[in-house]
Amino acid sequence: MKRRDLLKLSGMALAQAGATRLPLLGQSPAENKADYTLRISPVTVELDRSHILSTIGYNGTAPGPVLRMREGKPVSVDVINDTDTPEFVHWHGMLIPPELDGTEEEGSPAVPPHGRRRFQLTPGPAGSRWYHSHAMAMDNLHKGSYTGQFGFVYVDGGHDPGQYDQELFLALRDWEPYFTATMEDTDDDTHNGPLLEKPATLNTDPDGLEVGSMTYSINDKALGSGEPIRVREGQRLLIHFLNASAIENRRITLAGHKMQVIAMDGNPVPSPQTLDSIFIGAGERIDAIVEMNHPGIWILGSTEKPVRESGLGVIVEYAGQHQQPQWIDPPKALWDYTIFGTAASNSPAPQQTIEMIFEKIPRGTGKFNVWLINGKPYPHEREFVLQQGMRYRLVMRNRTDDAHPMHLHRHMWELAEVNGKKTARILKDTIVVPYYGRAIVDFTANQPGLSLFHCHIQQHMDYGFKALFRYA
Ligand SMILES: [Cu+2]
Repeated sequence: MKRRDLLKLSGMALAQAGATRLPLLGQSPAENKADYTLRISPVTVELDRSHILSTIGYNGTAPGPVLRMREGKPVSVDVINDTDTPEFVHWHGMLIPPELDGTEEEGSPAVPPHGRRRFQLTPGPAGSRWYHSHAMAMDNLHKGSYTGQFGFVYVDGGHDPGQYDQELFLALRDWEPYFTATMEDTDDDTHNGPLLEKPATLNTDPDGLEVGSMTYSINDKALGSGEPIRVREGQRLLIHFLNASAIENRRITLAGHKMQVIAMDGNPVPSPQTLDSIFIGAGERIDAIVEMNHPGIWILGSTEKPVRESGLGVIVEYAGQHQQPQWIDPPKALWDYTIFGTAASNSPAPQQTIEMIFEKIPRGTGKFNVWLINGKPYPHEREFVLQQGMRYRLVMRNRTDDAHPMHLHRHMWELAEVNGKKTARILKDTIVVPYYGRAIVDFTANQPGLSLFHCHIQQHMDYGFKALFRYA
């Protein structure tokens, strides 16, 4: 390595990571600077004065920086791994080849421990995407998506998403995960309508371990610590929400205000709706416009009191207001994706149907439950084989007592039906399938190569709840 390369590398580390790190010796230096550098390394996150956590993050922080990219304009990304284990950076929601997508299952190359790798990718489609670790964690709660390895990527499509005075990126997170045998299931308000997929006889074996968490934040701060969101009456906020949890779906509200949902998973919805609260599954994004029309000091946060009081919230402060932050419970409501759609699709009708049944095998005290798709855990050898160019209908039948945020990599879904209620033209990459419920999506097989399908709850994915789609 030449001295000038060392200097260049060192300068890059200083500029991008904000840390005085020496360059990696024994690695071949990058010939020229990449458009983006992500350095994976240990970080501390100060949620508040009494919760300072040690985790793994990007460029010295967790969440990592908001990366802005231009739709269709190729970029280079250097990923530098300062940790002792192989890592994968997944670009959630992007339509990119499997070798760039960032999963071991699809054959993406790992970023080796204390090594680096350069990726060239063409960002798209436009909208709110995100990047995160796709490493397996299994029984290690300091790996994969339990760590602070997550951040927003905003892909700019060149057209204005609407008039607004402030743009905010808010990632919902839980921290300090632990195993528990008595998980209080709080994400059941996806249930909407009849329990279409409830089996006649239930498996009543004792449940195994699930994952819970102790503390929460929006971005890197717990409610009440860090800076409030400062607003003025009459302003319009554009808020990009991301549920970056490895564990739970969430419902959130901004007390005293309504939110107009304009996009889901980064894609504009045909019928924006103005609501008291929104529901975001793990991995999902929602873009909302909020009119600042109720001066005061308010809490934006989880509708679950224990979660909010353990950090999942942020204060919204109008100029000139000085009272205590206020919370108001929103009216109880069931989440219904279908209201954001239209009656008729403008895409071709699906030509083939893929049926999937999700089941859980409870494993009892001290063990991990196993998750099945069509009767078996991962891998499924050649069960989901796509013909290029064909339009598919995917029917997801959830025969478990949990709501699962299901995600298909590298493809765009059009939501067709949830629990028997039809809709069209809602484009998503992740969908929460209600407990004992059913979701139906259509998609075109236009991304050759392996594509991973999985539950976005890390533990469910690690213990069987995933499958590969391949092309014939
Ligand atoms: Cu799941």
